[in-house]
Amino acid sequence: MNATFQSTFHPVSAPDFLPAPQLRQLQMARLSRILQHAYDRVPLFRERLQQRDLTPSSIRHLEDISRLPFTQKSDLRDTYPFGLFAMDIHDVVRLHASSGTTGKPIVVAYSREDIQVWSNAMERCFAAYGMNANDIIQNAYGYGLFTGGLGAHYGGESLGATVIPISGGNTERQLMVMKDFGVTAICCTPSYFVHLCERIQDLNVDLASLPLRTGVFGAEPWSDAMRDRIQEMTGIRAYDIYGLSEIVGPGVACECAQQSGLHVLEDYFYPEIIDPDTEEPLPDGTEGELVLTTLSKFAMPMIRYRTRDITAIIPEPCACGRSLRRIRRISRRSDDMFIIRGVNVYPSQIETAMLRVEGTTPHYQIVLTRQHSLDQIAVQIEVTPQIFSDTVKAIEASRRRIQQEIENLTGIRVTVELVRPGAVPRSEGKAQRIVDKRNV
Ligand code: DLL
Repeated sequence: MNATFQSTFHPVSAPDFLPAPQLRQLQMARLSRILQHAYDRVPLFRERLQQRDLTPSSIRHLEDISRLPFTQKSDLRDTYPFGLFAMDIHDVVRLHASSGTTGKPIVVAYSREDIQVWSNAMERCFAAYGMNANDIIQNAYGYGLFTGGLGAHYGGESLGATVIPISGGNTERQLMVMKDFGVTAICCTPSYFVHLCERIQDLNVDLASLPLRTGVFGAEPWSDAMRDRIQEMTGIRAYDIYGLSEIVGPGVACECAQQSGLHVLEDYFYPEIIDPDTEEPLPDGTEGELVLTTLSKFAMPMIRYRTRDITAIIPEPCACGRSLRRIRRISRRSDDMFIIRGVNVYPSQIETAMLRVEGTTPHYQIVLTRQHSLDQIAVQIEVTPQIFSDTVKAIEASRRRIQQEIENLTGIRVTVELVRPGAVPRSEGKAQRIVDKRNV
């Protein structure tokens, strides 16, 4: 089926506005095709279907997808490196890999068409942020095995914009390029952008005097509170972008000008929300684990991939007019939750609570330790130089307020340590929010 719509108005975004019945039809046609492809070429998938007495033709309606088995990260690990490929390696034009916390990385593959699909998805995300061919994009996502750099790069070129492939790191050079090349949009992790902004302030450069107006931030959870801080501090519009290597990389879902949830590029990626414990599908509006099926990826199709990312499908249509359904911004993963004295806590809750107090910065680290078989949690939070040079009494008052905010939101009492500006280690990519010292 040909999904390219000829429109003189804005061809790149046309699939975003397909009437829902047409979109569902397109998804079903693509689902049938990808299931057959995976069944024919991926032994693990075929065996799992056979065990359930299913064939691709058993799936006649989109809702039937819930009869299919899940795919998990462990499946990629167990079949490392190429076991889930559905194409001969010679037809694969690109490999990326994502390193986990333990052991071997997972490897993902793209055919030539898959790269086109990915570039188109990223291009449509950029267009949804209001970017166009006149933009000059500083692409500070890491280039290499990480999907961020090349994903944004191809999307930017596809849009016709000017892409600067600066990759992550070398903050001084980033700032020079931003100033001298007239950068209008920047792509990087939100934590790295905050770091860049602080360096800009140190150098007494006024960001508002630069043409930068769009930030494309993702690859790690960040809160609305952090968005507000960034927008206030810089005057740019800060947009969320979501994706994961197993599905394609960045470009699975993006915000639009409304900044109210992320539109899933549903013509390419089919979303479901399940209860992570019972594995049953959940209705729209209910929070659960996001499960994604790639509808147009042929080198390595992913059927019902369990992302471990927690979100909900927003039932209401978006004011922007896109028919693509939205998910709430992903604030956490089911596996970055930690349990302290019986209470479930997520780093994002701590971030939201601490940013309610003036003088805090979005640089923080949560340190878990164990004393006499009791878990302890300390949160190290950087404060602004003004707070840090306050009287001991004033610093202590801020510390208590933060502690109280965190207790109000999470229900647990944590030890808050206010640390000097620059004390929390910076990352050029994803920030490390939790340091777990309990097993060492
Ligand atoms: O992080 C791809 C990416 C690159 C996305 C650049 C956006 C921008 P992975 O390294 O495989 O791929 O990590 C994927 O990161 O399952 C989420 O847990 C988390 N993540 C990605 N984007 C967001 C986001 C890339 N916008 C994992 N908000 C995912 C929250 C995010 N978490």
